Amino acid sequence: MARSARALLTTIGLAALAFLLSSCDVGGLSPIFPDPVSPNGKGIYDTYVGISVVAIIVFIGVEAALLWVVLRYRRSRQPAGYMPPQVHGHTGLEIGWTIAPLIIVLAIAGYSFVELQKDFQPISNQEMTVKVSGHQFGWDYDYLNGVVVHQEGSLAAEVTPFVVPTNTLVKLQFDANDVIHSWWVPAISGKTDAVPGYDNFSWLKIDKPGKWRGECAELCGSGHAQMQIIVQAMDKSDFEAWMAKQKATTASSSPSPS
Ligand SMILES: [Cu+2]
Repeated sequence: MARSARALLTTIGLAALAFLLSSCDVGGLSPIFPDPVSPNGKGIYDTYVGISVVAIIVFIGVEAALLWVVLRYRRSRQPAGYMPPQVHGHTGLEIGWTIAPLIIVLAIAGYSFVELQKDFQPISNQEMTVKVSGHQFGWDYDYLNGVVVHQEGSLAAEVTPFVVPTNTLVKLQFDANDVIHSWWVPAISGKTDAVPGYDNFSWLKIDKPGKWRGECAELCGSGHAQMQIIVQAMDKSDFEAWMAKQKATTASSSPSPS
């Protein structure tokens, strides 16, 4: 009894904490889902909502049945010495309550597998490709035209954004040159591991200008917290101007004799 009361208190406490965290912006990532701005982020969001609906229905069903049994068959309403019907070992029931959850869990597994696969396809119809490379501690974004954006920093204000044009299908190719990192911007895509010596893929297609925040999602060393990510989407013309400026800066700063 004491244990179940404690479990209940812990649950209420966690729920209250989650609510508090969700209602105040502490400068970190939101503990609840942000508005997705890329189709793969939308796919993950929809998967989460879809599974939650089933889970909530199951939860309400189980709790309602439990409450009904507890109230309807409580001891004070039964004659003295009452023994409820014994169903232990009932073959039909045993098969039923094994098969039903199995079907639900397999359906959820199949549904999420199909959805999540879409996020990590090495697509071939991209309009541009960016090589995203993780290192201790930061990210490099190679636009494959000589321009590379270096991204480091632990506060959003000091992080150089990874800039992409809006409404453009961008293929992201990941790798790392020391340990495994994981690129994660919740509004845009799922976590994608950046693995040394192995190419991983994702993509994005952002439908409006703006800035979105993410971070490295794989504990990668003492500077893990400095691997903050800012993705900035600009209208195509703004992006072209930004890119021209980057090219000019790159051209003027290299080659530099030492
Ligand atoms: Cu990292």
